[in-house]
Amino acid sequence: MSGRRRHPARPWTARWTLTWRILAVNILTVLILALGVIYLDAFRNKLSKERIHRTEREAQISAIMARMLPARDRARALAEVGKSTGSRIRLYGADNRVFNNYVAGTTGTGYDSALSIDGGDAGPGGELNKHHRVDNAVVVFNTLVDNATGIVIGENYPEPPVNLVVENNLLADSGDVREVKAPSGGSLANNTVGTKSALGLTDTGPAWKLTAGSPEIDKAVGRYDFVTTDFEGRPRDGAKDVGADEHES
Ligand SMILES: [Ca+2]
Repeated sequence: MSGRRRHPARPWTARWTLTWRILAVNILTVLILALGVIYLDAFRNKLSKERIHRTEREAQISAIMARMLPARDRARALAEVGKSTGSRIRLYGADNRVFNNYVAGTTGTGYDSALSIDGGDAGPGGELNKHHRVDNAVVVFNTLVDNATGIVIGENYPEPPVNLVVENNLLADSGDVREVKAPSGGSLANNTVGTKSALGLTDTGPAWKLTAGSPEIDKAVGRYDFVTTDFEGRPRDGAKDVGADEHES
């Protein structure tokens, strides 16, 4: 009488049918991909925070430097800092006021436009690593000189700015006010576009400024009570001039 023969232990691979093995490989692939996405997302958040921190530090260093310099040297020093870092303005988020800025000599386009009021891919209060839609921004009394672009609206992400005011800006040899996506509500008025000579600007060294004959003197519209000085701290009494500079008569 012969007893039942014991089978030798089969390797684990033989215990899994082909179907299960294929399924396992596929699940593993998806799992690795998911972990990769989570890792990249965390990495991107960290990068965003570091960039915000670096920008804050640059602003603080510039502020300290400006405070220590005599008033007559401030504009020139800040202009040099701006040129060396290729600084330009790109705007996201709610309730920003952008005024009295002087942007000169930038060569970038697209994301690096001189003054980009960008589209958004998230609403107000959205995820930190997204580009929050520009809501209620007031962009006034800025001067752009010799830039490859001017003021560009809604260029990169799908949601156009909401309730946007762009007024009293001076664009000298700096493109135009270009609406890639038209903002929803607000006002785009009284921005002057022209050549430096047509706008009556003269090169004072640190910046191009209005001359006595400039057609931009006293031509600003609206009240804008929060704009009490020009970009060099000179008071803006009476009728305001278009752009960042208030001409001293
Ligand atoms: Ca004036």
